[in-house]
Amino acid sequence: MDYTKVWLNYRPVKSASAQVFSLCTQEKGPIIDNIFAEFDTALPAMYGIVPVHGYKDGTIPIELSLDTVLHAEAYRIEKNEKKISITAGAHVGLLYGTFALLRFMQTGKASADFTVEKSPSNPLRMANHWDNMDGSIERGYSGKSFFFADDKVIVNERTRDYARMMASVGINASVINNVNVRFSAPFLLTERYRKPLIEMAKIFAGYGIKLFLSVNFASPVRVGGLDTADPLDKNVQVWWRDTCKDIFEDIPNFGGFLVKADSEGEFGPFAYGRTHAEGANMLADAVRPYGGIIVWRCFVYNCQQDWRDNITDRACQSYLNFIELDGKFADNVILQIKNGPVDFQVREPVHPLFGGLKHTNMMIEFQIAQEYTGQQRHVCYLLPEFREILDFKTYNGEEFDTVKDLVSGKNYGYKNCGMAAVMNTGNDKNWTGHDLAAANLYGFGRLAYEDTLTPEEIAQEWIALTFGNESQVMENVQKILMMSWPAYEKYNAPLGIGWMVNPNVHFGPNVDGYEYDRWGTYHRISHSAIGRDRSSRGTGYSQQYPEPLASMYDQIETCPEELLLFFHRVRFDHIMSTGETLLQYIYNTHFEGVEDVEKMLTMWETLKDKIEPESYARVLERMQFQLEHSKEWRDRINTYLYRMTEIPDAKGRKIYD
Ligand code: GCW
Repeated sequence: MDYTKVWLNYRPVKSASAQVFSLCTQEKGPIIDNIFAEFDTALPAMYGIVPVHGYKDGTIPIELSLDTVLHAEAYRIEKNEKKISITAGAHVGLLYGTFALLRFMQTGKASADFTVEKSPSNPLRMANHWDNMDGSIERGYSGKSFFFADDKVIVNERTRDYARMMASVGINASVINNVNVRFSAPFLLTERYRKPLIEMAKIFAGYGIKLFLSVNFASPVRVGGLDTADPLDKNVQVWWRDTCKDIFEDIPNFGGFLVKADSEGEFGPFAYGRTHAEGANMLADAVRPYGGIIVWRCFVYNCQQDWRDNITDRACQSYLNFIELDGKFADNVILQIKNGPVDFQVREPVHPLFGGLKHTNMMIEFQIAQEYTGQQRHVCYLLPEFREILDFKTYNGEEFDTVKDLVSGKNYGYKNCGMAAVMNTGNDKNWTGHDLAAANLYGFGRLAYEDTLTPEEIAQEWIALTFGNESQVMENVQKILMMSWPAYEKYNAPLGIGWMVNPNVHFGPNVDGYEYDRWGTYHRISHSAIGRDRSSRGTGYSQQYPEPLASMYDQIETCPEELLLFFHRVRFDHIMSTGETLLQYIYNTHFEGVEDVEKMLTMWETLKDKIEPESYARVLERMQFQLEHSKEWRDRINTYLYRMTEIPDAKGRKIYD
């Protein structure tokens, strides 16, 4: 096995006296076997002694038992000098309790007596993989797929380690294929791939994970040989029902489908003049008998825009496509909404559908594949961003209306909702390309299970588990992680304007990369101003929010400064809250961003003898690249603006002309 164990790389617990544990339970089954296997791996590595199976005098029993009062995925750990007990609502809760206990032990938090009880914040905690069947990964920055190669499904030892890794942070659903369902991927639904999918799902089941597939809405035509995929056509409905019957009967832990429809060339109900509610509900009927779920994406917009058209606004479109359908979706449909209205830029406002939909199951879609945030070659720890978004008050109701309240279904009685993230894994040795990018994967899962955790708490856990809890390692890596998103934002496209990347690859600075293109993402820089007016005087996007947000975003004076250029067209001589002109503010932040990366690199270099050499070197190389690349960002953006305005930097720093 030529890959790392990431945060499950158990190591000796310092100062722990040798302890013999015994594993005791009446329970049986595949999840219990995996729990035993985990203890058998972890305890000898941490305490130097193999645990005993069954009660034995002179040992410390770890007792696993069920208490059906608890939620299936909840657990309680009680530890005193004589024993440790883990209680849960079902086997999967015992598994989560096991990983939690091992985490406490590894991070040195299990020496005293304690009791903890946790229950998941979000019902669905989902991984969205954009893996293609030829082995490539759309927006994949960590090598090739470990699910597919050469149009085949791969099931091997890594599948198990994948499932284990996901379960260790509480992820309970995995969509293994890309939402763009092309080439042979539509056939994942059919007999052709059934055998390996059954095998894979069986492994997943042992770790409490449901298997989901992305499906092509045109499947009845592409796969079923029908002449239509119209959701209101009887034959189409029967085809989906039969298909679902087979797949759910073969795969007991099959979860349902993720659907990208009428988006970026993917087929959808619009082709037949049907609504997205009609499309989604037809699929929902087909999966309902088996408790299945349809996750329907709201990333629907016109990607054929003319740059000369200054009225059409991509940011407005997702909301407009779905708001009228509020209340029309079946209860086993979840709308999956990207965190922002455009596309995972380093800074976007929270998607207005969260404040708008009142009778619809919602799920948030984050992206930990860092498509626009350095593609896992830059460090960009995204948990501070996720924290801000989840805590954002949407004004959907009077209270309990932060994004996290809405997607967790708390106080709304929704049971189908949760959090998803586009994944950052591949078959690279370290799973995530950049070793530090694993913090985003770890963090996403932890946050989805426990949505009140802070980015700092999550970082501390992850660092201690990954690199050990030596104080300088803890301190420096924590600082690097916490500085990284703000630093990236500073040297990137400024103040929410986004893009400025090379077309298609989305990597590297290119101020005009999308300026005259059809994708609806324009900065409209002139010699005197920058930005797109999305206020009520412009495209009207600000008015998609409830009050008081609509008014706040509508005025330059009250718009949060970090989003200034998302919402407004602003003159370069506009005075910012810091007292600088907008132009000078942009110059400054671009210089600062690079300085931050220099500091991050120095902090990493001081850890040379404290981090496992291969991992140290991998990160070092990427951080050196990041430094050079951040300079490229700084210089391209500053030079572009200097050429346009001919106003030099007030501090006389080098801007190229
Ligand atoms: O912006 C885009 C990405 C596409 C992706 C799409 C989506 C899977 O660049 O690669 O397609 O978002 O979210 O559907």
